[in-house]
Amino acid sequence: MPMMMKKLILAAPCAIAMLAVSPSQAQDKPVAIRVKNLDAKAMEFESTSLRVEKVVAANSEGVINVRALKPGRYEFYDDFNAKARGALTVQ
Ligand SMILES: [Cu+2]
Repeated sequence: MPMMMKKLILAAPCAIAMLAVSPSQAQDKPVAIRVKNLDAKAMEFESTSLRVEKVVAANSEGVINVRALKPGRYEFYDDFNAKARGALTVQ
């Protein structure tokens, strides 16, 4: 992982995920999204626009690397629980 890579923290409890992000950074460089699954069952972080899909075990976390992103809104969801969704906004 390059040093330049910006780390994003993503908390995804059952309902809605929150991103603590410096959105402007995502434009210039690849980003690593850290997904914390606080639930007692596995989740799958998935996003068509981000082109990612990753299973995160119960009470565990995973890191998802994405390319530098153009400004816009990138929706994501838990493929195992359609109600859990959120979006990353890149400005
Ligand atoms: Cu999937």
